[in-house]
Amino acid sequence: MSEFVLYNAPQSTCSQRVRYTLHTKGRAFEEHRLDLFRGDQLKPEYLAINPNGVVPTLVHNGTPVVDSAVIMEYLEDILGDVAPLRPRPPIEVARMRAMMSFIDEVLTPAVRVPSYNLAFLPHYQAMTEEEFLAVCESKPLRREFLLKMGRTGFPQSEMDEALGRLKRGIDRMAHWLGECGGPWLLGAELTLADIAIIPVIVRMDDINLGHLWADAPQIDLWLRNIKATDAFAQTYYHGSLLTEKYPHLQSLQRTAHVAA
Ligand SMILES: N[C@@H](CCC(=O)N[C@@H](CS)C(=O)NCC(=O)O)C(=O)O
Repeated sequence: MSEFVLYNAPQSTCSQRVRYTLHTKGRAFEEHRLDLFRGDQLKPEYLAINPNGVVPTLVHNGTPVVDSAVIMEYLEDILGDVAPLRPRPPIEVARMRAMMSFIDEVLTPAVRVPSYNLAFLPHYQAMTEEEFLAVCESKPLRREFLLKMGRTGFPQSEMDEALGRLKRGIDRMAHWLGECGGPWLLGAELTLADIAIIPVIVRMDDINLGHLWADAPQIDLWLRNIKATDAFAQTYYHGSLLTEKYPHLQSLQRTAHVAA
C-alpha cells in the first residue's frame, strides 16, 4: 500500500484542495476516484473510514484523516520542510487560519448553491420523490441541504443570497491581496489560504461567475498565477471542471460570452 491513499472525486472542490497540496509537496499518492452520484461515498466500507460520507479522505500509512482543511494542515505538519505552505511567525499563521476559516464559512458553502442548481440538479430530478427522499436520508452531512434544494432547485431568493455571500467573499479576497500587495494572499509566499480558496475561484470562473471580480484585477492576476503552477495542471486533470463533465454548462458559458 502507498504511504498516501486519497479517496476523492475529480470535480469535488474539497478534493481539489488536497490534490493541489499533495502535488505542491511533490508527493505521489494512490488515487481512488469515487462516483458521488453512484453513492460510493455512502458505502459501508467508505463510511468506516469517513463517517461523514463525503470526500476527501486521506489515508496516511493506514490511518484516515478527514476534512479537507484538516488534511491540508496535517500534510503541512508532516511535510513542512518540503515547499512550506505555512508562514513561520505565529501571528501570520493566525492570520492565515482566519482567512481559511472565513473561506470555509462564507465562500465554500455559498458556491455550492449555484453549483447544485446549474450542474447537479438534473441528476436528482431524474429520481422519483421516494428515491430522492431516500438519498437525502442517507447523507450524514448534506441531508438538510439537499432537502432544501428539493427536486425543483434552490429558489431565486437562495441563489441571490448565495451570490451576495460570494460577492462579499470576493471583496474580502481583493482586500487581502491589496493589503499585502500580492501576488499571494499573505504576500510573497503561497500558503494554505491560497490553496483553500483555489477551488472556489476556479468553480466560479467555470460556472460563469467571474464577473463578480470584474473590478478587482488583482484577483484575475492571482488566478492567472495559480493556473501557471505545475500543481494546478496536475490537480485539474480532464473532468475536474464542471464544464468538462456537464456539456450543457459549456453552452451556458458561450451564451453569456455572446451576451457580454
Ligand atoms: N468539510 C468537508 C466537506 C466535504 C464535502 O462536502 N465533500 C463533498 C464534495 S466537495 C461531498 O463529498 N459530497 C458528497 C455528498 O454530498 O454526498 C471537507 O472539507 O472535507
